[in-house]
Amino acid sequence: MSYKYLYLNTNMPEKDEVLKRTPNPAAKELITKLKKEGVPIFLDRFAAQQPQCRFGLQGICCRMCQWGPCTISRKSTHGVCGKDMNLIVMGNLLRALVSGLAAHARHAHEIYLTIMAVRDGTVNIKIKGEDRVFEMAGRLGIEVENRKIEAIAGEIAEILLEDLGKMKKGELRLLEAYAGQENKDLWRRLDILPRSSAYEIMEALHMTTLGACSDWMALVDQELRSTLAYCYSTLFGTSLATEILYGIPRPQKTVVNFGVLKEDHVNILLHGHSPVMVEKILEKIHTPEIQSLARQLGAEGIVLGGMCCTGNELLARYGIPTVTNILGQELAIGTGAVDTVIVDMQCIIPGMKITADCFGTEIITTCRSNRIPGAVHVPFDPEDPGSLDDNALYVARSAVESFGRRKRRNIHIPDYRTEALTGWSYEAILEAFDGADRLVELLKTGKFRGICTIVGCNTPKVAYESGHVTIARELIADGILLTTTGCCSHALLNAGLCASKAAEMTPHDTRVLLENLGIPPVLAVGGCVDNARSLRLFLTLAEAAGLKTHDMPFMFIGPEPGNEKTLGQGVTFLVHGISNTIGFPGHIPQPTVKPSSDNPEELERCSNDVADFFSQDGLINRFGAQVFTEPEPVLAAQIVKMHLHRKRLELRNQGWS
Ligand code: MSK
Repeated sequence: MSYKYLYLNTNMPEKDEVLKRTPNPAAKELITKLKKEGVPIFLDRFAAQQPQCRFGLQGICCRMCQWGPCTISRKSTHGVCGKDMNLIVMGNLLRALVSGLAAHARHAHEIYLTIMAVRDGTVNIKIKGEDRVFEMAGRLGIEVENRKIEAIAGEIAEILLEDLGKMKKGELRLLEAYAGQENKDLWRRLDILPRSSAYEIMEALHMTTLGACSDWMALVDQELRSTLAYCYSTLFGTSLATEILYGIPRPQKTVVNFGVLKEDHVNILLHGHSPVMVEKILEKIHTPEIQSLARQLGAEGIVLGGMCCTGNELLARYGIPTVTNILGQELAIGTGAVDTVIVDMQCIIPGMKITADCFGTEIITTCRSNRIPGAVHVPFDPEDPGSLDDNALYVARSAVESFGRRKRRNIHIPDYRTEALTGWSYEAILEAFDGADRLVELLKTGKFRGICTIVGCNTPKVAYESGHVTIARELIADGILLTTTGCCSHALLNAGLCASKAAEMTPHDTRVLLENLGIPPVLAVGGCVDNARSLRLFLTLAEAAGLKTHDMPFMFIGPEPGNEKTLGQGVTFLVHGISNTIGFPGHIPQPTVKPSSDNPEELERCSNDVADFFSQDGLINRFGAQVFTEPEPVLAAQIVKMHLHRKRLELRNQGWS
């Protein structure tokens, strides 16, 4: 059975429907197990929320002051203050985007300060990404002769921190260093160049407060400006700075999925986004002291498994298996085999602790911003990092000691493990294809019909992982190369699409090519901030082809938006000329509703000015890109294929097949 949302042209699945439609058999087993055991999970809470508020779902509810909440309908076309639908929809979108920006900015802040602590010698971390340090120093005009690597890295981090927090006029140094000249000129003409992440967040919140900005188009400009801060100050900044600390990932084989857990081992899950504390904990877990502690407690060894984007980081760098994504966190604990979950920041849902309490799983929090009542809290603070080694050792020991307290009833680990080839950094992708020119040639001759990035969270509004996997299967079957990040990548990894063997799902010529090169058709590039890697790839390929990005057969696909961070991801690609196909539902504009002319009490599905701006001329005129919205995955894949086909037709007179 499904919950019907006709005015949004979709149905949302209830639990039995999820069990029928999820492509993930391990998740199916675990949902069934937890149902039998009476353990509540997200699907039960989702059911209890039905029907969800139609105003909220359509972005036409305003809660930006205490005169409200105000909603838009035939009888109330304006909020109490006089705001109309456009102002409310756009204000909600802007606030959502800068919330996502704030999350990435907090992550970035931790990484930048950690690099400074390395420079100052207050933290015991060895810089592994020397290549990245020199590359960034070159672009930022930093002197490298006769300087220690830590000093150069520290100077880079100072610049990144300024991009993050500068309040005075001046452009982002990283944008200056990494964006193409044509884009920079365009953004300057449009007056959307940002000062810093912090400034744009402040300005966005200010503009949307009661009695501030009444011009929805000015809010659109602030959305675009905040997006450029999001892209360069937090996506590029964090991804590159993490590579400074821990190195640039290289391809490596691994095995993923729920079945990597082992009943007779200590099972530790690593969850969140920032890898700093976790990297140190890994060091400690590999020491003879902690390994022998595990054996003393009767375990055969220690299994480490990744969740969400900390999982993606560790998968990319070390091949540490990922287990699951944001909506699978309760399911992983529901195996009954997880001893400890070590979490840092973001996407750690409160429901996880409810499940953890049912199974006696220990939760250890390591970030001051992400507290959980009842969890052990051992925070990392890059401005007071002296105790990092001691704290990491304490966490490693506690995580292993939980094995001794594990409740041994009701353990069930679904027997599903999936091979994968991961670690696809920007450099690794270009190397694998023998450079940008060669990859452009493969696009031109049609060996690849296009390249898309498919990313984002899961949502309970779609049967678990079905949106991602269905679209990806459809696209690779059409010869389209995919990159993926975030929770979407977990779904595609678990479905086997990131394994070299998946080349057999592609058309003959593409298959021969991929098999010869040993490359899978879906490249898992990393966590949310590593969308910078995919974007950089797109920009490099367009430059190598001598074309504008919006002329290339590229697309951004976000089938299951969840976290507010995903909004900025989509708009990031839009401002670079790359169209979006997004699923349902999310804060990205989609056709909304207006009062029906036949019945003033009814709202009818149609479009509004904000949705029109994003899906039609507004964005096309500025960036040559637009947003398509389609909740049904097979139809969404058709939209992507048509878009890429249209781009290729337009390139025929330039020798494209
Ligand atoms: S973890 S932001 S649920 S992708 Fe980056 Fe997944 Fe979305 Fe969090």
